Amino acid sequence: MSDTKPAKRTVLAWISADDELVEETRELCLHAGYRVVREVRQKRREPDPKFYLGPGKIRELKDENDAEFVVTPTDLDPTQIFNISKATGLSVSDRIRVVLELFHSRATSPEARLQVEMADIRYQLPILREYIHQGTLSDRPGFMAGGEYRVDYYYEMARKRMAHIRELLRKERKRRGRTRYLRKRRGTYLVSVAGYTNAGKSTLVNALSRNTSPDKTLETADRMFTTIATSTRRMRGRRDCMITDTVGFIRALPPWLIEGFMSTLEELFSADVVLLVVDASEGREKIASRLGESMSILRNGNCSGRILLVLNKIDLLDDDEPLSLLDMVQPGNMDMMDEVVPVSAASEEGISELIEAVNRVLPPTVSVSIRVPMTEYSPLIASWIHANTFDVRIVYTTESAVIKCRMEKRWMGHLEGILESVGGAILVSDRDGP
Ligand SMILES: Nc1nc2c(ncn2[C@@H]2O[C@H](COP(=O)(O)OP(=O)(O)OP(=O)(O)O)[C@@H](O)[C@H]2O)c(=O)[nH]1
Ligand SMILES: [Mg+2]
Repeated sequence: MSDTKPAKRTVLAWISADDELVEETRELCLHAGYRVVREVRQKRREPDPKFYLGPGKIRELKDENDAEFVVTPTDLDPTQIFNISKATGLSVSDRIRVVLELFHSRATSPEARLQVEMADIRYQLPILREYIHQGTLSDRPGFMAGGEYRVDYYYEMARKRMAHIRELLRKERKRRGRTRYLRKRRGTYLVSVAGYTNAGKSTLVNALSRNTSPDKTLETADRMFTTIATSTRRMRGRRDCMITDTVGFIRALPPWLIEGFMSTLEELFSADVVLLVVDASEGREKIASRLGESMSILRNGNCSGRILLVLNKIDLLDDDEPLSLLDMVQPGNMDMMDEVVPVSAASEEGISELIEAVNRVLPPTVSVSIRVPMTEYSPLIASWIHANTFDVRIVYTTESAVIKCRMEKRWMGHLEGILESVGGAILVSDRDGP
């Protein structure tokens, strides 16, 4: 969308308390098709409850002839959106609106489209409610203009549509959950790639994928939110792993928006290993804040996997910089992280070290061959084996079954105990883990 449509002429307006978010919002505007023709900053600690900006700045915006939009770097409440729009005659987009438009332009898979539509309706409904409340819907430029449908009818339709989408997304989550379960049963580990948008996650997935044919190559680009939907590939290395690319993070997304992308994020939170990618070329301050933000998303999602911090784009750094960055990673973040690996996903420097690091944090496995005598306990043992081991092959004789399987090494003692109690034995075991 942003790449083809004419840019929306925009005033970027904010209060000094929101300074930190401005740079990111400028970038979002650029990618979402807003051309910032003027910037207005007001010194204020607190936003005005009615207009966000103070009355003087609102008057300035009213006299602005060169723009049709005003964008703010923080979320506005529906009353503020209504009031600013009414007072200035400009269309109002807060940061979340810009993010949603960007998502909309990038969503290509059916699931991603549904997720974006859901988030969009959730964003629009409270604003619509405000317009109904004010009874002046037709005053809002560009929004529901024309009044083709009665507003309360639209409101009801939107709620029904939301319920329908929620149901479709629930089914998709269930399907994903089932796929994950089957993968686990096969003994395949899931590695997920997380991090800020544009950190190089898709480039990293391409570098770590076994199949490098062009049709399997993920799209990468120097822009925000190139990836909206997840994609899974088989990963290089000795272990049986799948690797999943995910939607990028961005600062301070409201929980309802994240919730819409839950089935995507579940791939992340339930992964055995999370590769948390940061763009190491962005400077220490940005790295620290993005790292903190990413870790809190992982923590809030009860991420259960091991976490490897991947310092990407080291080809853009001076020789000694990667080492000094390693010192910087904060102890508060490190307690959840297993290792830090500097790489260049583009040149593939450090990629084999990263594969080794993944091998190290995955649980070690062993291949075993066991004999189980045929007794009344055999079915119980067989069901334990099916639940806790992979690649199971069973050969029956009249008195016993010989079972070959692969399992996590931590189960060995337990299995030995079970077999001992029924007169069985482990015949061969070969450690095949890292
Ligand atoms: N110099 C350099 N550029 C890289 C490296 N890795 C990725 N890039 C570039 O960084 C940009 C973003 O890469 P992507 O892989 O699309 O990033 P992403 O994290 O998947 O981004 P989103 O999907 O938008 O969240 C692209 O222009 C890549 O070519 C690297 O190691 N070195
Ligand atoms: Mg991507």
